[in-house]
Amino acid sequence: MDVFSLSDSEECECELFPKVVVVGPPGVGKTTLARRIAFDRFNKTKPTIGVDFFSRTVRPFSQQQDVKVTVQLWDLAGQENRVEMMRAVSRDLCGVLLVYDATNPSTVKQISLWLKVAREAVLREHERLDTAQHVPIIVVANKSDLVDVREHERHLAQCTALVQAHELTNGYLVSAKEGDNVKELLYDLAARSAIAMQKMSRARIARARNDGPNVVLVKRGGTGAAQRGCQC
Ligand SMILES: Nc1nc2c(ncn2[C@@H]2O[C@H](COP(=O)(O)OP(=O)(O)OP(=O)(O)O)[C@@H](O)[C@H]2O)c(=O)[nH]1
Ligand SMILES: [Mg+2]
Repeated sequence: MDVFSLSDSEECECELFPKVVVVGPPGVGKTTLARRIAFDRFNKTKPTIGVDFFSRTVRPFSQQQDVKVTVQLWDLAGQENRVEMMRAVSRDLCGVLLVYDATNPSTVKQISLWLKVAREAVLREHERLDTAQHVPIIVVANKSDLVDVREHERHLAQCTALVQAHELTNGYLVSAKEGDNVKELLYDLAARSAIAMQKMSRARIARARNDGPNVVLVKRGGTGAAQRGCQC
């Protein structure tokens, strides 16, 4: 996917490790999706306790920008206290996957609760750097394999409506079980979260420069006090 580019790629590190949280109500398929992204496999899962961790390396940019992106997926338990869990993992957050079950309308309603805590976490982490607007928040309607093909358009429209209503970055209808649309989601997420990470790193460096001590450089061999051998 070549639609995105990193700025000044020649200066950019050749590997980036953006941190992404995978959140949503219990049983919607977060762990199954994270496993599908990481290993391109379907395995049976148990309800997550606390947090699980997965990663996947891809090259989402053009060949001119041959940058490896290792997406770190932090897969949160849907059952546990979402505010506490989000607080625990929000450090360096560069992306959010908000997952619901396309076959279960009650999980769509719960998405706004998860979105609220996810947005708070992004703001907490990025407010001082003014980089929150670069962090992708992508909504995922999972279990499309259980949806009648004739109903796919309606589910896509629902997902798009969520993106618009909540001003999200993008939305996908996927099947973590069959793998449908997961590659598209992964490349989009990798590119956007890598850009967010690069913006965050640069803003941190710029801040550190601005906040750093004022050092006055004295040129050796110049005129004035230094040349006259001042010992100060
Ligand atoms: N048919 C189908 N089943 C799925 C899909 N994704 C997940 N499942 C099933 O849904 C159930 C819950 O999946 P998990 O991945 O454990 O759900 P979770 O969101 O991680 O749940 P918690 O960890 O409890 O928050 C499991 O039985 C999965 O096999 C999918 O795309 N299609
Ligand atoms: Mg899970």
